[in-house]
Amino acid sequence: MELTTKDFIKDYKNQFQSMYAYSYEEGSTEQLYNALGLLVKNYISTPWKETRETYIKNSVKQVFYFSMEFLPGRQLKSNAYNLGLLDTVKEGLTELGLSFDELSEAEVDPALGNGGLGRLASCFMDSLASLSMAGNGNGIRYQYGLFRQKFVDGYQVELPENWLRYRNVWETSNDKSTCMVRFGGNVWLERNKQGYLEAKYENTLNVLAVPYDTPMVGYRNDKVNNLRLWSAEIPVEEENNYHTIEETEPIKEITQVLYPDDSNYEGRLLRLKQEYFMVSAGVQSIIRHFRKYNVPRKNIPDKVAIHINDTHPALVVPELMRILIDEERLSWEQAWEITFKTCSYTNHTILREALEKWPIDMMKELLPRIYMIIEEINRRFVENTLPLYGERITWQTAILQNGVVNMAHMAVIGSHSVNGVAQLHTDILMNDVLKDFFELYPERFNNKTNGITQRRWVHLANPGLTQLLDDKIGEDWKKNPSELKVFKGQEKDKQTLKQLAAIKLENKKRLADHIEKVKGIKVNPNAIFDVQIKRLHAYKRQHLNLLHILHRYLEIKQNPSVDYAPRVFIFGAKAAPSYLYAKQIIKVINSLAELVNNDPDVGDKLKVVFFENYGVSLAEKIIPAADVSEQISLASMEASGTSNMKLMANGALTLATLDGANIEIRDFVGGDNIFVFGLTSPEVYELKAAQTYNARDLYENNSNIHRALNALKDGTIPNLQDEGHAIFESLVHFNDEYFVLKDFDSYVQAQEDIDSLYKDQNEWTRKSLLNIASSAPFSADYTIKKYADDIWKVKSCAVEHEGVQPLDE
Ligand code: 8GP
Repeated sequence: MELTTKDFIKDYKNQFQSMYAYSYEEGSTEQLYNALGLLVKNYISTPWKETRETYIKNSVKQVFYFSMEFLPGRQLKSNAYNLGLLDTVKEGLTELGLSFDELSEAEVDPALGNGGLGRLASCFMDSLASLSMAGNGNGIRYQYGLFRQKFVDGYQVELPENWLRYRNVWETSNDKSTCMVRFGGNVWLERNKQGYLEAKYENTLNVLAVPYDTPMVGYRNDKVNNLRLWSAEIPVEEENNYHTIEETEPIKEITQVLYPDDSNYEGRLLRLKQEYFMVSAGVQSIIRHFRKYNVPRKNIPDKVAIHINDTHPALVVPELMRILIDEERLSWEQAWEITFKTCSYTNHTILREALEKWPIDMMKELLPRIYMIIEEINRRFVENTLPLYGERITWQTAILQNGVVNMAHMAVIGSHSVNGVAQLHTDILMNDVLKDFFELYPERFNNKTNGITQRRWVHLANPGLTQLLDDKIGEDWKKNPSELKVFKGQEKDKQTLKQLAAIKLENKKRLADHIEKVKGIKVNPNAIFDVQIKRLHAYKRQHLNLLHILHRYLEIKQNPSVDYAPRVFIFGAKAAPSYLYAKQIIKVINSLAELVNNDPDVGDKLKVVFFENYGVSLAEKIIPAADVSEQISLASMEASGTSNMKLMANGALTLATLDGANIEIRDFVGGDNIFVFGLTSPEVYELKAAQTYNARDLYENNSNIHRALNALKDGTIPNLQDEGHAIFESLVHFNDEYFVLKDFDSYVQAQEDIDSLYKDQNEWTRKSLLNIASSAPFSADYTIKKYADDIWKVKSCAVEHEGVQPLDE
């Protein structure tokens, strides 16, 4: 949009004064940020309104992306940038004596997700809007979100993340679109006078779902979509039934935290409540919205696509059935046809424990009407499948099995499309995890390799690189990422390589300053910055990284002149609160860091930095400064990975197993420009099947492994209780579930290859350039185009403008 600096300054002064009744010169940083955020939101409000109206007027088909997690990151900079206002805003603030960067740091980063799945949802929101596609998010407005991580004596401590303490300027509470969600009670069917079977309810817990809408701003296209997050409140007409704060707790707790402690029954029940709450409110509001389209109900799938992001929102299937049958009065067959054509499902993990299963008793008690519908879906499924496919497949694929409701099965049965998130992952779904379903419904399965938005992860996070690309290949790559490949033409240009290396060094200096500020550790910006940033999980093998660092440390101690390039190992990761092993790994890495960072024999050769509270904003600081991207999961376990894509796009060289999207990264960048090590997925399957793996043998016969593992438990690493022992035990006594020891040697070798290559700065930078130039296929814009064409059947649409001026708030 068009805005002069002069107009911005005037708007900003007015905005501040109208909010606080004094001049901006007296404002605190939070106040100055709030005023700026609200002003930018005012600028957004017109295209937001126009976009919504255009969709309705033209009956545009809309996607609703249901996800328990969204990780939008800070929004001020990204919104101003996508609107085309960032430079004007920065200039205006400078004229007012304010710093944009300082104000934007005051924005709290909403931790409404845990990892890749949540951030993917937010990258998709950005791409949908930027591609002018009608795509909305549907999720939960957690009051505290995921915990804030702190390290106390090296241990992870979880604190509540009170992200809403100072207002959230981006959201608008939308009181006219509330919905009622019912839990528990008695439900029965009664035939009414018109002959319909009507669902009757008594003694239900009624919860008001209040939507909070946040604009999702497209890149320079006047297009603004909606992210709708629901909050649980007491229905106004029932307020008098609640007499104490305690009595309101069962309602308020529904949207209090992401991932309640699921190590006990109460926690699991709460999680199921959250899932149904989000699903029911979302589906109700979609059906209500759809009525505005004024087309027959059987055409719902032509106008609405509902996407089930992992199994958590799989209750969409029975909830949509409930609404169509109980409220819209359709027959079962009509309702099923609509539901099936409307829903699609993405699987994000093959970990069996993450494929949700709910006890039937819990489901029946909490959601009696929904359970009736699930039973009927299951009954019909069994009835149809049994004669055609026989008993084994039918029982293996049923929704109700051994006292549980299998949510992945419900999602597959109720969806017309099932996709994995990288080719290998999709293959594993088809050949292993969902093999029987692939036999039943081969046509439903498809792959959609993940992607990331370059706007946040390159344009905004790495302005130096962005400027270089603009200078060397023009600006087209920003709208059309495939243009990035033109950059390959510069791989031999000494000048370009020098500039690229200088930009990386600048980014590293900035990160080094940040490390010193928050961790008190001085690191050498000329060292290799080696980065592993992702959820802490045994399959991702942060402990393989740990063992290698320990190995390096022991080598240095033994031979202080060993030829290692100086290296800074950087970690960012949260462990799930009840995941003891992951927490033990954190503690050991922190203690090892303590040892290594303070040992004068080590000097610059080795430093270890574990950042606290890893999240989107921290990732934006780390990624542009990375030289090495650690993607070291056991092959077959990582569905895709997305930090691999962000790091590649910023010129880091990938050190990887052939897992998830690493394989596609290798294919695009070429085997010479990536460091590959370890077992392949077929080898992992073979080794598991053969049952011949003996980790103890490796411990006993491989001297490097022996030495490193002993150091975990012989007091070499200070301040450990039993954490080192626990890791030792898991690897040696419990036979190393994720083949860490098996891959150790080839990992160490790959790390040494990295050292050698880094000595040739020109060659290193050339490979870095090739990585950047090959990163286009991992743009979320392309991923979304494929979802849109193959699954959702939605198209880009132009927005009609009324020429209305921005509203004042
Ligand atoms: C992640 C996968 O682990 C990662 O490979 C993939 O890139 C990403 O999803 C996006 O597809 N899965 C999760 O984040 C996940 O399963 N989270 C569970 C805690 C819900």
